[in-house]
Formats: sequence, structure tokens, C-alpha cells
Amino acid sequence: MLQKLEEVKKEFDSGVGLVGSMPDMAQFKADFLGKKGKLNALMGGMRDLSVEEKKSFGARANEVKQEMTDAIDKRSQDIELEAINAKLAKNKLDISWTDKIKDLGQQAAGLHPLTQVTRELEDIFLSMGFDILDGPHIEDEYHNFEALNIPESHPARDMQDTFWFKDKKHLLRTHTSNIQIRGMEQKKPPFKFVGPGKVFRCETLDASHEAAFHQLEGMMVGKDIAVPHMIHFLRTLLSEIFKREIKVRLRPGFFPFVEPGFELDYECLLCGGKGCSVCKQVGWVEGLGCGMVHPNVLSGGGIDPNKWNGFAFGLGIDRLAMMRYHIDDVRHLHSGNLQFSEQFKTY
Ligand code: FA5
Repeated sequence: MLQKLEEVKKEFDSGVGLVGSMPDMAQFKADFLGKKGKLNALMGGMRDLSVEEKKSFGARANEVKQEMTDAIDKRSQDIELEAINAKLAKNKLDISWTDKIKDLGQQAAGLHPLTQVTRELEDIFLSMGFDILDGPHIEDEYHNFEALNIPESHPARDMQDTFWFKDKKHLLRTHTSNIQIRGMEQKKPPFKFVGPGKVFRCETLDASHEAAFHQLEGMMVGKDIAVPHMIHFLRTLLSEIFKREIKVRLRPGFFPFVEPGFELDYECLLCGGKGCSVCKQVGWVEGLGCGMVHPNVLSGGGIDPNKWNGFAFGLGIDRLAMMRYHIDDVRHLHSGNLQFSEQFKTY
């Protein structure tokens, strides 16, 4: 009897590690430990044994039962773990995609220098508590001109050569200043926001002029804001972007939506101020227009100009990218030439 018991145990030991699934394990367990299992069948023969034999057989049979139960538990845990690992391996996130793409003879995409500069500008403004707004490329005459204190037949409408739609009421926005109006429609003062985006002008192209280029509009409205605040703010902004102090100069500039108005130039970083085709040999680059928001614009936007004031600016993003990455012609930025864009690739 004892020998038979050891044979059953041996059979169990060599089989338990081979069970590969939980349903198979249930069957295996029933075969050995179930009511009609091999162990019980042996126990049934105990009645023919002497008292002494019963004692020793019973003790060993109990040991074997415990060992089998432990071995089944251990193998069951392993089976569950193997199932989890197999599932994980199947759903594994493949982070080797850049290499794979290269293997396939294709190239991974990168960010265009204009996107990089725009994102960096947005990060700077977000860190200063500004909101980021958007405005439509196809705009109506009210938001692009009229609400900005540029009524019909005002000569300032000719300052920016406009792409008009056939209805003569809609146009491709000539500047991001439409975002000032869109922002005032949404917000109550005090507020500060910026809005980057594409603008369109029917211009003669050269190294620093494109027909579709990018601006970033900014507007800050609060109490007792004055020109020195604006100048300090813009200087800080530029040194943040260029990561060092750069020379700037402020000139009076006429924009009907600000009073007083200014144009801010920064030193041409392409020629170091010596003169080149980008700065038109003067050593300075026209960087942005700015000024104190005109009272007519505030009141048109539902804001009482006796209680609130502020400043606005419109920054040329393409020229900033040119200074930043030493690009000597704005038209490269829009050329779609991959050999050009490749040089600035980051992920
Ligand atoms: C404007 O567009 C005003 N809306 C800016 C403004 C906003 C003034 C708020 C006051 C208050 P301007 O036409 O100067 O201004 O353009 C602003 C900047 O866009 C310029 O300083 C220049 O950096 C850039 N820019 C202008 N024209 C072009 C062009 N054709 N190609 C590339 N960049 C340009």
C-alpha cells in the first residue's frame, strides 16, 4: 500500500509542473485529490490493513495530501502570473518607433522652427499668467478694422494690403489684432492674454517680407497701466526669448487702435548690426508694433476707458525665428523645403 502511495506521489510530482492552464489544473486536482481521485482510492483500501499499518499509512497519506495541495497552489499561482505576463507582452507599448521608421527608410517628423518659437512664446506667457486665445483667419471687416478704430475710407485701411473676399465684407486677417476684439468680447477686465497665428497681406516679397506670416498679439488691461510698464514688459519678454539682453529701440509709430503708438526694433542678430539684406542695411529689425489701447477700442469692447486702461502689442514671429536660428531669408520658412527644415529638427 505504502509503495503504491509513493508511486501515486511520483506520478503527481512529474505531472504537476506540466499543467498549463487553470481548467487543466482543476482536472489534475480532481484526478489526484478529488472524491474519485487516486488518493481516495488508496484510502479505501485501508480497511484491510492492521492497526499499526493503518497508523503509518494514514500519517504518510496525510503528508502526501498536504504536499500535493501545496504543489497545486504554487503551480496555480505560477499559471496566473504567466497569463498576466503573456497579456502584458502582447500589449507592450513599442517605444522604438523612431528606429523602426528609419529601418523602413522613412524619416521621423520634427517641429518646424516657427512652431518651436511659437510654443516657446506661449510657455513664457503662460508662466506670466496670460491666457492664450485664438482668432479666425477669415475675418469680417468689423473685427479686422472697424472695431480697431479704423473706419471705412480711413487711410489706415490701405496701410496693410488686404486680400478681400468677393462679398467685400470678409477678408483674410491682415494682423492678429482681431484677437484683441475677440478677447474683449469674452473677457471682463482685468485680463491679460496673447493670441498667436497666421496673417495675410498682399505684399511685395523680400528677405524680411512674406505674404503669409505669423504674429503674436498681446493685450493687458487693468488699472493705472502706463507706457513705462509696457516698455519694461516688452524688454523682459525679448530677453527671455533670446536668453540675453539685446539692444532695442522704440520709435513713435502710428496705429489707429493705440495712443500713443510705437514700433519696437531690435538689433539685427544676423549681421550683428553691421547691415544686411534682412535689416535692409540699417542694423535694426522691425520687431513689433505696440501702444496704449485707444479709448475708442476699449469702449467699443464694452470696457469703460475712464476706469480701465492697458497696452497691446503685435509681434512678428517669423523675424524672431530668423534671429533665433540665423535664417537669412523669411521665404525659407515657408518654402516647404525639407532640407531646410531638417536643420532645426527636434522631437
Ligand atoms: C501690426 O500688424 C499691428 N497690428 C501691430 C500692433 C498690435 C500695434 C497692437 C499696436 C498694438 P505691423 O504691420 O507693423 O503692425 O506688423 C507687426 C510686426 O509683424 C512687424 O513689426 C514685423 O515684425 C512683422 N511683419 C510685418 N509685416 C511682415 C511681413 N510681410 N513679413 C514678415 N513679418 C512681418
